[in-house]
Amino acid sequence: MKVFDLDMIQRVYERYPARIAAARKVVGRPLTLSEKILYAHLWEGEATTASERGKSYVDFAPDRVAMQDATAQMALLQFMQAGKKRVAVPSTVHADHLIQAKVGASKDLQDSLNQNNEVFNFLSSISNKYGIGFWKPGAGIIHQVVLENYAFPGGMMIGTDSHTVNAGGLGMVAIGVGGADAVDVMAGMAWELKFPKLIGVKLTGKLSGWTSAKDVILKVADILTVKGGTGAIVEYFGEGALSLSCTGKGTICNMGAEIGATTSTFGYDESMRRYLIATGRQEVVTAADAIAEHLTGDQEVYAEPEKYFDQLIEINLSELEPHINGPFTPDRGTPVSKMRAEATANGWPLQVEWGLIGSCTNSSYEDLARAASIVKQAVAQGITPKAEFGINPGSEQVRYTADRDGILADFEKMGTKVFTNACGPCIGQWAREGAEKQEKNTIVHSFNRNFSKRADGNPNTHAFVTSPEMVAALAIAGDLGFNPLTDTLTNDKGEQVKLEAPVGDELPTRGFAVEDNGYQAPAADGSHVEIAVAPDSQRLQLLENFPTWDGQNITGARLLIKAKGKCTTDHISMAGPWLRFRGHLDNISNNMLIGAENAFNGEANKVKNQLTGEYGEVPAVQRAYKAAGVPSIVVGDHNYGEGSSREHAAMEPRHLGVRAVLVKSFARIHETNLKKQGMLGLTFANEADYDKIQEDDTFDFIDLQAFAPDTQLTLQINHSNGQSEQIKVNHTYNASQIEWFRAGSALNLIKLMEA
Ligand code: MIC
Ligand code: SF4
Repeated sequence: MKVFDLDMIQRVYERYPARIAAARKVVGRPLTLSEKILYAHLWEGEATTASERGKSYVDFAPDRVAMQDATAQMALLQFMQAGKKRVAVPSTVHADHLIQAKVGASKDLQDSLNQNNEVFNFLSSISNKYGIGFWKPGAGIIHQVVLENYAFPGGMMIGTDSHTVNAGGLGMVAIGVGGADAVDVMAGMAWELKFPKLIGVKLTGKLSGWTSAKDVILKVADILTVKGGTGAIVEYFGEGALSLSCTGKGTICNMGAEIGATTSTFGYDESMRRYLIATGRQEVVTAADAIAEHLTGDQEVYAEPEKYFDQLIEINLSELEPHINGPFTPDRGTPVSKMRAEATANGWPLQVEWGLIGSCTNSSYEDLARAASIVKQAVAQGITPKAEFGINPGSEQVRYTADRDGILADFEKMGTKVFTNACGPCIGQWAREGAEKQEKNTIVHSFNRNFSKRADGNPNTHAFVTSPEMVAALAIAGDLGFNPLTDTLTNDKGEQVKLEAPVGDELPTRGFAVEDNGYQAPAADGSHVEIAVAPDSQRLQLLENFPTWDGQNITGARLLIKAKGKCTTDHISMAGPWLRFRGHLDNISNNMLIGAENAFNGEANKVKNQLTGEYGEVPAVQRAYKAAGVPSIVVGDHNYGEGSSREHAAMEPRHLGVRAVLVKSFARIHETNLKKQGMLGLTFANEADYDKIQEDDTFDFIDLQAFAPDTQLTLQINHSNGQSEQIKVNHTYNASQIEWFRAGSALNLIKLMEA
């Protein structure tokens, strides 16, 4: 097969030396890999000034865009309005999120084609029209397909999914964004990002036994927590990095999304060469080798990293223990040897009911091979697995090859369900039998996220994240406290047997193979392609402009909800059953904030309607405010909007008339999404002011008319007892972002410019 977009990759590499030389000149010191990639992708071309990390807003020119079905609908509905004929950079759409996991791949895929026909047709024809490559349902999970086909060392891409960062495994700077950002790049405009801070992770030693690449990121997540990476690129280096496989590096970068990092990356090395060659991209290796010195950090940097990174972490792979993270949050790490005690102390059910292997994080050939080696031992030793098993291969290429090599057969001998090459249970597309009973239970998976209700909709499911081989061991044992390094299992003869450490080929020794990879190339000239959206469609809705700002201070705003604690995008715009409305803004708005905990009553989806005094569901109460022409605001806690890139979490409140979101802190993508959609995203200047907000408060902006960069705004809180107080709120809008707010959204502004 031909390498995709090889000419683009070669052009990027041709200009690398001059751009790095220019960057060295302005920065005046050795460069990290992250800086090299960023400076090589400046919109202005060769660097003329040094950017300040964590401060400067910089315009970039990413090399490509990737979108998945659940976010592409909104991205492309917006792109349609930008008035362009064709995308300006190579772009792809991947149908992976909308496919349910229920009985097994062939039936599930067919059911999903039947159910989502309208949306898949829309995506396929709009891709065809605008020159976008389309990966059909069943082709695989976006990030695995991108790693196998498109990622290249030293490249820069954006994708409408937070785990776009997975491509860091092939030495890219790959960043998750909302659809509106993707529209900018596809429309041939600059893409803006605050120049990130840099966190260095030095890996020493070498993995062995039960420890895998997953444990590196589970450990990093434990250290940095879900917000520790915010605004930063995590750059991995050191001898330990060289010993990791390329897909293992992908796993580590993938879960960088879970610590809020802008992205993560690794320098170009042998593992990447091996992977590129195995996936048919010798030409990329030849091109990369010619500029290899620029595709990794400078030696001086890695010799004295403390001088060049804003923060430094060191992990010795030889000492790293396998980890199990959870429940309910991916940063709660427990080494396997401590799990039994930890679970017992916290009342987490020890009995494991399901083991799931897959997701974009861990569905490579190596992942399946290593997990299969455990399963095989169990079968050979006569151990009956205690829990149920399901796997989602990452791509058709991985599935086909794993099937050919007998790996899937090993799983099937143990009664494993092989689901479609898709996200499946990872995004709540799991028809788990009995989940509606909401029983307290434990599952283990190799995914990246384990927020409450995420996999099966049951708030009492305790989901734990671990490596595929550990998932296999824990599911076979049916015991969360099982430590395969020390414990034995009883086989059907009553003997005590021990599982040996996993083994598995990094890459298939006989090479990858596939019959139909599921790719559909776009028409050379798509201008004749018609995009039809039925006016009465329940799944798709053409977008209308959000109203422009009238230039007045917002006054008399009601409090819609004061959310307490974790409020991820899953809480703001739930996935699972709601995925079907991702192309229909009005319909999906009925899930707005239904998962958020109301600080005043501790309940979800029950807020006071200040107009009637009665309690109602969040979307209904907001619709009542909208109908009455009453503005409202949302108040939230720390790291508000953590998790996904879904811009629905910003568009829904905008559509329903919320005017401002005021929180202690934001997750990066969500903050940008709010700005892009013309919403006011603000943070408390004094965090403790969060406590001042009462259920019956109204709010007046005092100086919004003077909205300007680097200037605080003043908000007057009017309490129901007649007292008022003023607080300061911060924002991070620069001058052009304020224009988005004025215009009503970034898209409105593009349209104005086009007209
Ligand atoms: C996720 O893992 O939450 C998703 C579904 O892939 C999202 C994107 C989405 O909401 O569609 C993400 O991570 O960005
Ligand atoms: Fe799909 Fe899960 Fe990966 Fe998101 S995290 S892209 S839902 S597999």
